[in-house]
Amino acid sequence: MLLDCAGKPLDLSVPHVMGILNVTPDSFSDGGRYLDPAVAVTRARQMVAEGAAIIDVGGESTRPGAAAVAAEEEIARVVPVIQALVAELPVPVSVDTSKPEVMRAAVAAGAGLINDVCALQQPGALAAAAELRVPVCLMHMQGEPRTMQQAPHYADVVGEVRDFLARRVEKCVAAGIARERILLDPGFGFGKTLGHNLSLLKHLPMLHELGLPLLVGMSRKSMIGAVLDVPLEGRLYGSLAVATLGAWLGAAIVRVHDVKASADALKMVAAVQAAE
Ligand code: YH5
Repeated sequence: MLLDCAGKPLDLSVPHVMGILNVTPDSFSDGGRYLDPAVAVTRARQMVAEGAAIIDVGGESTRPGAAAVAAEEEIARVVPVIQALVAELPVPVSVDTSKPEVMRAAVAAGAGLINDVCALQQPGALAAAAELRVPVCLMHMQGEPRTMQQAPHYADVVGEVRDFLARRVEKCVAAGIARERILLDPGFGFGKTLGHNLSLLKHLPMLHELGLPLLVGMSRKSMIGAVLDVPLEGRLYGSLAVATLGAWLGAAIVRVHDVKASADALKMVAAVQAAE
């Protein structure tokens, strides 16, 4: 189970950490810290040393109410960072974007995976991803970032997320994206209540039945804040618990802020999974 990320292989037979690298002035939990490419590269180098198997570079905040970013601005933020990381890191770099122009610029700069919270539904995104021939992560979201947390509603959250992802996979395959290059993500926190997020985690094996590798991102999110009643800075232990559960229940990649702690937790999961 090797995923070819633009020449850099990612072994999906054991759970791996994806390190989050925000290059935005307004992101949730580390906003603005890595806008300088040199600072971003230093942080990415540290995440790889701590065990990250892939670095996810994002130039647009999906925070509810965050200002939309023009493609040119997003490209100006992510491309210099991606270029520098691809040149010097042994691990693949992914780009967290929904815009086809950004996907093209990022892959031209060496990005090896497209991580799209809109599941390639933006105009031109499906065609761009098919042409670029790098793996894609399709994420479920109900609504749009600005309003998605206002009144999330499902009759059957797990079934609806599974059916949405299955439909997007077929769209991708029809557009020329090989099934072998697709990863799936239930989209924790994207148009979901606490109850929806907890159900999706508990029933992750039902998404695993789609037969494609799963990526999960719960690090520091409000589902942890809500259960533990802690602010962003107090969410490490809760994040480790859900990262561990996610990997145990089948996630191949866990997207996190706290790389060293998460990588240790996932190594323990892998050891248990490999036992007789
Ligand atoms: C994801 O789940 N999430 S950006 C709110 C927080 C902390 C973190 C309130 N991109 C995902 O990380 N890509 C984002 O505290 C993602 N899966 C994938 N594939 C939101 C985020 C965050 C939001």
